[in-house]
Amino acid sequence: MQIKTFRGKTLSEVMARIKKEIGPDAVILNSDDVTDKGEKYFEVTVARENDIEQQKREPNYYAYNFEQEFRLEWEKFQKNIYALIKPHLNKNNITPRQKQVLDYLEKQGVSTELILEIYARISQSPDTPILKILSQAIKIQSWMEKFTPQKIHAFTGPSGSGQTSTLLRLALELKKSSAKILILNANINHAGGKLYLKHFSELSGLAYHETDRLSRSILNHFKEFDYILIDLPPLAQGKNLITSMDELQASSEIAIHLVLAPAYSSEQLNFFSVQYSHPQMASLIWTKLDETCVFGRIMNIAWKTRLPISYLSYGPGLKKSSVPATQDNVWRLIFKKELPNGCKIITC
Ligand SMILES: Nc1nc2c(ncn2[C@@H]2O[C@H](COP(=O)(O)OP(=O)(O)OP(=O)(O)O)[C@@H](O)[C@H]2O)c(=O)[nH]1
Ligand SMILES: [Mg+2]
Repeated sequence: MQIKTFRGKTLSEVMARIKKEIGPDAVILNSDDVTDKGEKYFEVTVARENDIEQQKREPNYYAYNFEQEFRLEWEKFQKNIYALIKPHLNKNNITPRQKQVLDYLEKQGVSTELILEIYARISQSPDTPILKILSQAIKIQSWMEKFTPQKIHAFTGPSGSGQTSTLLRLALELKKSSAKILILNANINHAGGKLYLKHFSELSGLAYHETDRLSRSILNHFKEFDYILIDLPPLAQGKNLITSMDELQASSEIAIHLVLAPAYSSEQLNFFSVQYSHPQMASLIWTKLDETCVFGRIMNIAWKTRLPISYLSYGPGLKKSSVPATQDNVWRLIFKKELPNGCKIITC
């Protein structure tokens, strides 16, 4: 692969040389300002697009590392671009208050990509209230309002993220309206979880059944129920949700909800957002809000997946520790560090 670094006094001068020498196929890998013998320069490293395409066509041992490195470099490049335009934000259709909000979100771990999108939205309509702008970028839809018309729901997520607890919390919530609920356990190899789910269902007067298939014909056996809530098995090593749902012969009537905790690192959350992507994915449920103190990642994943945030939990119990997501409780969490029960998070 051909990689070349260009150096010049101004960014536009460097870009003009890149355009002339490499042409439209140039892909920027990195940009930085450097000081050499007391002089400041812009340095931009580029690769030729054709070379990258060639590399993609010939997968090799280094392909993964290359993609990983490329993504990191791309993120670094975006950060540099943001650092360059940041001092000018005030002048460009953006009030000091709006700039303060962007600075705050940056400190909360909101990704540069998302900050740039919010900035672009503010610049396009500077008089729109900031929360309205944020709500256009991040979807929030209360589980109880948006998903109750749908009968069959499945819960998935990395091990220990709280999927079984979420399913039970929602079952208890739905039961308040006298709905007939079936807890369908598809996680039948998890002995401890199986007992917990079975006993809890019996104690709470919820119907319980176990299955290793989720086909339409299996689900049709449970026509008399108003809701079927499914506890999905964990993903086997090297599997993604699409292959796992295929193995379960899962019906297309199932709405899937991804359960995640913001305490996972950005890297892990990005990985999960790919591993768990599925055409039937309907919403994001955020758990263990009480176990972290920065929430920018909640916004990053909601924006990246374009999925609505539907439900929140903030304590280990099944009662009084979860609520449907609303504009009010999500933005209070992010801007005031306030849990949905009104408790303030101890800031870190
Ligand atoms: N602090 C806190 N703990 C929680 C929350 N939600 C769930 N938990 C706890 O997290 C642990 C794991 O929850 P589960 O619901 O069993 O998680 P899971 O994803 O079903 O786990 P596996 O089935 O083992 O993969 C339990 O001890 C729960 O009580 C929460 O919002 N806050
Ligand atoms: Mg479980």
